[in-house]
Amino acid sequence: MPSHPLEPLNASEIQAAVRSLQAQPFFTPTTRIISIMLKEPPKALIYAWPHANSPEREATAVLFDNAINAASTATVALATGVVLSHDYGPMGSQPTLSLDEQIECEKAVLASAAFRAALEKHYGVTDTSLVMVDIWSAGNYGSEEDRTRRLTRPLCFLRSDPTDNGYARPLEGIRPVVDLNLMQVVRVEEYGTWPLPPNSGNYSAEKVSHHRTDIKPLVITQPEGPSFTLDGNQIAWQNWAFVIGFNAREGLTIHHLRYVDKGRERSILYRGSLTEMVVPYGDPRPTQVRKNAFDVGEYGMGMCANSLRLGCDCLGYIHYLDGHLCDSRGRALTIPNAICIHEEDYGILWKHTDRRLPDAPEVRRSRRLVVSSISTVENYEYGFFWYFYQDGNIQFEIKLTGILSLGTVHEGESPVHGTMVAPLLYAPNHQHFFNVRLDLGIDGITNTVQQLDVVADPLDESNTYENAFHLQTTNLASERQAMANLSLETGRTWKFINPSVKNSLSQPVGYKFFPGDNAFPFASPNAWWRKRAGFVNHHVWVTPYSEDEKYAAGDYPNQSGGGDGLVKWVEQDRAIENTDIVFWYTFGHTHIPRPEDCPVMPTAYIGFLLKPNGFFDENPANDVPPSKPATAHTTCSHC
Ligand SMILES: [Cu+2]
Repeated sequence: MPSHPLEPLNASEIQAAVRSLQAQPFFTPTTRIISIMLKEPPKALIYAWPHANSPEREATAVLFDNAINAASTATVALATGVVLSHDYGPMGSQPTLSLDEQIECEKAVLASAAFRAALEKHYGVTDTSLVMVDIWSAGNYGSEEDRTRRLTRPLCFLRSDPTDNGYARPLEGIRPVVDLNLMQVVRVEEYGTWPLPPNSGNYSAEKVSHHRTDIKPLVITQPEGPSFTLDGNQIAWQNWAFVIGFNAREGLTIHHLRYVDKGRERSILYRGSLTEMVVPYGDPRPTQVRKNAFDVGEYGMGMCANSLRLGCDCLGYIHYLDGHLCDSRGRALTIPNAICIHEEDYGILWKHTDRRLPDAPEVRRSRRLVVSSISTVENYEYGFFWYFYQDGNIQFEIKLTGILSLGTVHEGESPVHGTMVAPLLYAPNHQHFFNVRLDLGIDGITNTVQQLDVVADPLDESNTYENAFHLQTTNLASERQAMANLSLETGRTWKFINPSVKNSLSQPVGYKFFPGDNAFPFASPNAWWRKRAGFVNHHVWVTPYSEDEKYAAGDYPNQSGGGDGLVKWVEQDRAIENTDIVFWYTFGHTHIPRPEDCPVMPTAYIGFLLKPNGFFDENPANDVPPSKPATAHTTCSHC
């Protein structure tokens, strides 16, 4: 099979794009490459593939010139090396912070005389070798410098030895402000003197003095290998087929998801991606009040992706894919094992015991295909897990773990806006909001979203037992009509249908969207971070497909003045019925910390589920064969 046109750029394609860009007059010695990713071909070409020729491969790059404080985007034709376009973003646009800038920023702070003086004054420390400087985006609080400079406001910590948990000892009183264009500390803001928390908060295996001893080995064996096949980044598993994408900004992405139904390949999801997230903190203390992180647009989930380790991050028969990126100077940057692919047993798929039949019960084991990656954004970890099931279900789950962003209190102080987690150490209350973009393709391009509410019938003569309830279906016709929140009162869900394609019962084929845990933001709509994160204003948004609308907070959320992304696009109130549509889901996790979240937080989970709903004519997993009887160490005869 030819390489799929939506395969992410490989290392040599990225280097070819780098060479083309560096040869251009606009590419100066002070130009950084923020990201280079595949410019995806038009949908019509993908739906025609592989019967039509593969489209030309193109790359799109985000650049930033430190000398003129300007972001730009460029498109490169990879076969010819021709730069097809180069456009500057709106004045003051600040793209994602590059990894190089993170490293250079730390060095700049540690070398700053003003920072060293503050460190000595408040903490009596003159040796900076144990100081950690985390870059932290500066945001935008309406000042002139927020609009006109490329800024960060790092958080700093002091390790007690070179390998301990530095986050357990925040340097609360000192906040350097760094201009990344100058790569210099502009000033050091001092808010007072706090003690250093005494506990080391260690978690590494060699530093934990006693490990429990009652764990027997648990071994996952697949003696005949896995049931999936991979060709490049194209994967086929049972009836599923799709392409696994990866880029610096979004990290793991899912493309051209299809299900082979009785020999017929049927499209479901054209593109699935995490478009943005924001972690706002709810503490008004001067040292904490500016803390919020747009982890996708400010740091880049692909750029922060881990290199995964067999037996630790993933268990069983694993296939890994590398992530191909470049650093801000264009040097190749490969993240080995950035994406993990494996299968998991998932309990019972379906079961029935017919007591009148001798061979009862009929039971099938459920198995799911897992495609995942994990990103570390300084102190916190986010795992992104796509699951594909034998019954047509698709699930997306985010796993939150890592180390809380902590603060220091004075002796005897009890924080109102956070929880004490160790002596003198507290964790401020915060929320994590994610936005996922589902570019739908239910049996083709033209789809409609329905909002489904379950409502009780009126108490009239047709409802004498007062038990009746029914499903109220609203076809969403325009962007503004579609904006909605979850509703527990009506058990609200959403359904994606193709009105032109019917199942054997003459129902339009569809998939239903089931939200999981969610939250509303507690910050006022006027809070600075919320102006930049309009996507948290509603849980659900639906837009007509537009190639340029990919990121819920806009292309440049870093230091943005706000009002970009979904909130701007839906002002047009475009028609969304029976057309090419995109469903955007915002989901939030409210984190009131607890002592058990330290030193490293046990994983928390949040996500959503897509279930076929009239897409198939019956349970598509009816054909899953029974498992072979278990042979060893079990007392259960049917498991
Ligand atoms: Cu949290």
